[in-house]
Amino acid sequence: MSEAGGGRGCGSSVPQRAPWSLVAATAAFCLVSATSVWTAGAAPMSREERQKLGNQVLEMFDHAYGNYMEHAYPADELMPLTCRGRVRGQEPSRGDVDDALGKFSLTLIDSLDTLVVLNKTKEFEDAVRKVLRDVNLDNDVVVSVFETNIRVLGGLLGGHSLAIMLKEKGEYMQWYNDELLQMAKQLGYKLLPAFNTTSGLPYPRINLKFGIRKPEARTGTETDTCTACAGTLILEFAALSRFTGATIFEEYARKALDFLWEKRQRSSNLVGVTINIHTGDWVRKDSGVGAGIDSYYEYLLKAYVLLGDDSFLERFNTHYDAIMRYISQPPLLLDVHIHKPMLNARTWMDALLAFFPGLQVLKGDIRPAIETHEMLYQVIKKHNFLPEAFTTDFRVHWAQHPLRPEFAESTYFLYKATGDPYYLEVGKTLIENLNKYARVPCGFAAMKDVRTGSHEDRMDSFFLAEMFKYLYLLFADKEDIIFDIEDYIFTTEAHLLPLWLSTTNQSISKKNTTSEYTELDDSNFDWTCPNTQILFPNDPLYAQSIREPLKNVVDKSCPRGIIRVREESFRSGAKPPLRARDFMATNPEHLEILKKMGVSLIHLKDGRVQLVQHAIQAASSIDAEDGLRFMQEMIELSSQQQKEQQLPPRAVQIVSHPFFGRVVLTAGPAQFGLDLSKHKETRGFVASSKPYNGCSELTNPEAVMGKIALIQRGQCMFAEKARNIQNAGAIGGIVIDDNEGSSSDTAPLFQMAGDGKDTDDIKIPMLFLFSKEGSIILDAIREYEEVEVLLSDKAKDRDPEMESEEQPSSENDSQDQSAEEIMPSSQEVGLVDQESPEESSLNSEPESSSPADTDNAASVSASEQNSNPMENHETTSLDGECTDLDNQLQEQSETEEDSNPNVSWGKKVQPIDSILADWNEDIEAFEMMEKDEL
Ligand code: DMJ
Repeated sequence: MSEAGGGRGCGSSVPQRAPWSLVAATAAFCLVSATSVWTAGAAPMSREERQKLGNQVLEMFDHAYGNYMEHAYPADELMPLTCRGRVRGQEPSRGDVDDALGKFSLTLIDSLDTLVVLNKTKEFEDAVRKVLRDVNLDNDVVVSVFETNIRVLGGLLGGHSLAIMLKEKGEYMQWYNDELLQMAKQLGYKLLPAFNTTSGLPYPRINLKFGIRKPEARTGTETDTCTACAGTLILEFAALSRFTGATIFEEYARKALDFLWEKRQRSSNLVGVTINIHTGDWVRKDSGVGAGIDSYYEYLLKAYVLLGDDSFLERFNTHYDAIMRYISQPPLLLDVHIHKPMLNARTWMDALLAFFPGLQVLKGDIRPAIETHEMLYQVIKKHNFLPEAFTTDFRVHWAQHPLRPEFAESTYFLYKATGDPYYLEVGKTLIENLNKYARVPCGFAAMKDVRTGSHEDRMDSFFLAEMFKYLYLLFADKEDIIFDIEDYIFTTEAHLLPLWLSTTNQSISKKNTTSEYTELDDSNFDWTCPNTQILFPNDPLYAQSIREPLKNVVDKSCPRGIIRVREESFRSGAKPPLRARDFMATNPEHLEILKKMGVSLIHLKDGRVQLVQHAIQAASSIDAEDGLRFMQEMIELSSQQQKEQQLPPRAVQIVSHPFFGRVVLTAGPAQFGLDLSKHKETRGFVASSKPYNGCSELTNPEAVMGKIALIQRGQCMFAEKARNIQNAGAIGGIVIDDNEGSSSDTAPLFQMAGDGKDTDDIKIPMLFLFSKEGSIILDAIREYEEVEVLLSDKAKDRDPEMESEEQPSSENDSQDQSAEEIMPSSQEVGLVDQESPEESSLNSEPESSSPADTDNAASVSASEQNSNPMENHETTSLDGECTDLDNQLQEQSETEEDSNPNVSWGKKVQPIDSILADWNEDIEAFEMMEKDEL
């Protein structure tokens, strides 16, 4: 705290301009705890209860970290369902997600400073020794520059920061001699070749051993990177430079930021999601505060806090102003186009934007922070976790949840800013949900589907780096932490960097300060934070009064439109453009509008109509633009309907000892048999059928009678298997995939189709498990003989009695009866490698199936009989609070179940005639929008 003096966190130039110094005394520089003034609203939480919750967080961390160290280390990550380490190359590829794994014990490095925050100094000392002894940074692996920077470089620097703090205190780490910093420097130099572009923007990936572009490197041909990927380096790189005196790192990170700033769209002051690293052209021109951009904004503000360079604050404020003008539609944050910022680019939000309220607190804009946070909390209360993406009317868009920490982060910052105990209750709910739904015997498993409660064999390192830190700090008092947290700033991965760096080795910032900012009119910029000492005493219910109107925002939401229509065009009396959902092929007025927009209607032989747009045939460029939007809406509707026609996934929950409901497997549904969404779940012990393929009368009916039969996929139709086990007296069936190594982690949801005949005679529920999930059950049988499961549409709460019996030994369980012991590899399962005759059965599209899955955004087909795709939809009753615009749109389905199975949407496509390069880029942006890697 003392080292940075008064300018700490704001740099020496700041105090002259504004009263930052008042608030800069905290790392979160707009945070002023209002706890003392909180007199009403949520009941205060006693110190005792906060301590209890803090201890619970510690226990949970031990469970996660202990299992990683026991069963996964030195691998990068723990696979908590199969209780082993995830080693890249040894598991089926998960695509870009795996680029974080560099065979450098990622989770250990990412956990280093969490250990100190959680008061586990001894374990920290131990962990540092392990890193120094075991970690190799010179692996022949292609990794993401962004992930390696925030997790590994950040982890090493956070570890170093706290190691020197501890050393100075005189008790621990006395042997430490900057070894982590040396490793960080080594890694920094390994990342530098990525910046070898004319723009100074880094390549997205680098080979740790061979760098870029050498034949052995297998990387360096990429042309694009995401804005956050290029703009989230400055904290770590500047810290590395200032710690070591090697200025090159800070210089490179500044150059990349300068380039992004140069390339901002000048009229909207927004940035796109991806950029060409050579030309600087925006590849994706949609713009939000979530995936692909998020931490770029975060680092501009935090770079100002850490480095005290005004230019970063000016840039941040310019962007923030644009965000609040275009993207913020309280309580929502919706992506728009950078060139047409009044036009929404999406109808859904991603989970990564949950960090934004926390950033708004740092900025000092508390009201919208409270609003968005409350909206997110309502979504969480509905699904237990924040789904990866959810629509503007709060339906699940992408159902997975990899235990992301962003919402906990914002909760922490909001509590610090408001002192409102409501946020402690929010934190308590997060803890309960994690224990109830994500905890498994061997750690915490990501949610595969928040609707079913099924798990994915994945525990990302950020769960340890961030989640436990923010949750622990939320409940901690100053004296619960062995150092002053306010002397540090959190990186985007929640690693701690000391604020005294602002006054160390400043030569770089002096050298590179640009002068262009003088041209900016910053008269509207906030140079001060709102004074919470004034806000709260006047109205102690301030935060509550902001939350109150949003209490039912999710449950009683009015369906929202797909594309925001420019308000000014309404005001000027112009007719609102034709919306896809309103379109009727039999309405002559609509056909006329279509023509004007350059959209032609082709009648197909099978009774469907196909829409094709030729922008060049539009009456004007504005009509062509409307046509493009109309086509995009059609595609989005089509995709939504395709999705709704698919049966949702189901859950197989193992409820017997030692699982007690803690392991939930993602199961594919069947298009026949008992519908688990309409009936009570089916619970029973499992038994393997004989023959195992279930293709003939069972020879062991006594074994499967009254039980749930396990059958192997292949050799006959699914319906035939179902009939055979039903005849033998089984109460349900689980078909296990015969494709060795298949897993719901990597394969799309599989639906079992009937046999083309009447399947009404099949009364029992049938579910499908991929080989990996099936092995978990088969291995459990081997280990425990009696294995009871629950087949349902959504995992049920665990049996509290059994849980409490189990509770004291849960830690031992996870270690003594690890899934590793009970789950041999799939080879041992005895799978038959044979073509499955039912291979033709419907294999549903992946969760993320999207308009982008079609080849072109400009052509869609619809059933002629029902040209208005939504006209059969029930109008759900609304709560009367909808706006006029919302009412116009209320025919859009309100629930996930709403769908129109009669509509048949074709995939026939035809290239759009390009008349304006700008439009083409927009189409590409549309196409790529849903292909986001979160
Ligand atoms: C973390 O790795 C970082 O917070 C990053 O900025 C984006 N999100 C993940 C966790 O969700």
